Amino acid sequence: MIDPNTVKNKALVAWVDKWAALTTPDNVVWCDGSQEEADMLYNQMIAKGACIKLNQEKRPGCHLFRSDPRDVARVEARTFICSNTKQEAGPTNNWMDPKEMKLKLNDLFKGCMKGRTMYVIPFSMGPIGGPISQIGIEITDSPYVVVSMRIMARVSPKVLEVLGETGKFVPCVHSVGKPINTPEDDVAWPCNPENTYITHFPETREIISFGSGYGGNALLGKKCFSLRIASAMGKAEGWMAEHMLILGVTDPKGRKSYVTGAFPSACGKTNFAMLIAPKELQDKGWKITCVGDDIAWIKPGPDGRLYAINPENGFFGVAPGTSMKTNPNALLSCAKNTIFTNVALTDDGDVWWEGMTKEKPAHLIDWLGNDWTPESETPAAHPNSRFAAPIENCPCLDENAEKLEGVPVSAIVIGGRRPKGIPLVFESFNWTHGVYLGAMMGSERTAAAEGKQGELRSDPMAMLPFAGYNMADYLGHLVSMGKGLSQTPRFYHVNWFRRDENGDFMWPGFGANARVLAWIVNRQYGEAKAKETAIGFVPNYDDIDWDGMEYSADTFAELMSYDAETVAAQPLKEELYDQLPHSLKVEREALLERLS
Ligand code: TSX
Ligand code: MN
Repeated sequence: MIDPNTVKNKALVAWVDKWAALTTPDNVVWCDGSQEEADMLYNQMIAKGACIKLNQEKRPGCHLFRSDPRDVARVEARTFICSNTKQEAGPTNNWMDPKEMKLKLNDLFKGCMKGRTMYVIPFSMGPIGGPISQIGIEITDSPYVVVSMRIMARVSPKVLEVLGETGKFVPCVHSVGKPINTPEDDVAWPCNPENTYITHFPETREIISFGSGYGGNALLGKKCFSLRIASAMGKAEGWMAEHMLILGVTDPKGRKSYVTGAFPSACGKTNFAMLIAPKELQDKGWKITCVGDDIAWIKPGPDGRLYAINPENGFFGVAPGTSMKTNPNALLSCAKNTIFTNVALTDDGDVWWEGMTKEKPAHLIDWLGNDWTPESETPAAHPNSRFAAPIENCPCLDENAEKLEGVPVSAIVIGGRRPKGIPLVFESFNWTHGVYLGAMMGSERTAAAEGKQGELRSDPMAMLPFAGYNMADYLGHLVSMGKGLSQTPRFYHVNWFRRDENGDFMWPGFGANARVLAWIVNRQYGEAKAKETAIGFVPNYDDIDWDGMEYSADTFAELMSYDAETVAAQPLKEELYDQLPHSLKVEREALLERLS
């Protein structure tokens, strides 16, 4: 706990006082992010039945939470960008007039923390005091949010020191929206699904969230701040907030490169961020390390190159499908001090989820708290169940992950689930062409996503739900960021998910993707060859290191072929395409010309 009388920033104290007066909590606690504070909160939540302490021999420091079944995911339909005009929010965001939204929120927040404690969380996105880092303060009435934020962000009194008397912070207000009027209101997972609002005010750089306690709706440093508000800040200040992983690659000559990557959901982004190279490549000196699995803040450095930091301090990953086979580094990151939400509980106080082991346990308590056996017809873990794991647990954490100035970006990987017509990998001709490829990104819907399964869904730069302003202007900003750099990273469009005529995946994916990555990093030194095609530069069969892997030249030729119609398809919403910068429309015309 921090003594509020020691807080020097008058604007911060006034802001907290204002919200406390409106929301009328029983008390206000300033959090310091310490272990003692977390232990106290966990114990309080365990006593109330809001949290289960897991087997401390198997999972030291780990806890399990079960949410209200109505509060299990981000709610895009209730997410709003409240810019001054609808045009500034663009055709792909929900918009409401900021004054109108503030009036609505004022009503909703009136007395909403009655019977609860208001926690004030000072946090830094990015290393505390770093030149690319930003400070936020989250007010919340959820102790689950407090213990989660101390994993996902840097929560510390040092943040207030850096803030000083007059420093700027992004104010983030959160309430579960369920005042305790009667003892029955004091439930394990309070929420207010009928009145959920996740609101962003890009002009004033504020975030206000009401009614949900889950993930990105409530841990406001992540999607709300690091993507939606930060993207608007980056546009104004000449930097980029991207929905990208960051990984490091050491090559056999001992040179280090960093690659960022944007993928829509269900493409295995966390798996790629923590990739393990095949043994034959490792033996030659290839090594892959992780800087981040979800978000990159990217700024031009003094040498004119782009530098990236991971603003987060943990992994908030989808649990189902994570196993020692698919992603050992993620599973090992969950070995200690991790919060699990909506996964299943084993009889010995450990966690389990679909895809974790080949054999299903004979008995579990499912995410709803009910008995479960392999005969049960419902999944034991919710499909969107999560782990919040400290990044310091990651066995392949990059040595420069904490570097204040970030890591230099050599290449940008983009892609999606494309069952047909799109090759394994192709390289952009230049930066603008790369942004065009990013604009035309799309991914096949999987069973986990709502909507028609198999349908191709447009998701420019995987930013569709995360751009804090007009998506067309966002793409224009990306184009402009390529200007004046001393070295522009090339874009690589990849597709791990192509299927053959039988519907089987043509590429084994996972570790094999390191062979593609090796070609990508070798390209920057001119040490890997490529063939020019209408869609970009592609590797010849012999340009990939096949050591230890059987893959025929014929199958590779099929995997690398493209279908002109699929490539030419324009997946963007018409309204969005009309507003695109001229340079991207020129790219499109040039592509159609090359294809004809
Ligand atoms: O994460 C995945 N990656 C990236 C890994 C670094 N997944 C899982 C996606 C769900 C989140 C993949 N699934 C990948 C992939 O590269 N590729 C596939 C498709 C695939 C699935 C199973 C097989 C092969 C391909 N199995 C066998 O070939 C035996
Ligand atoms: Mn994400």
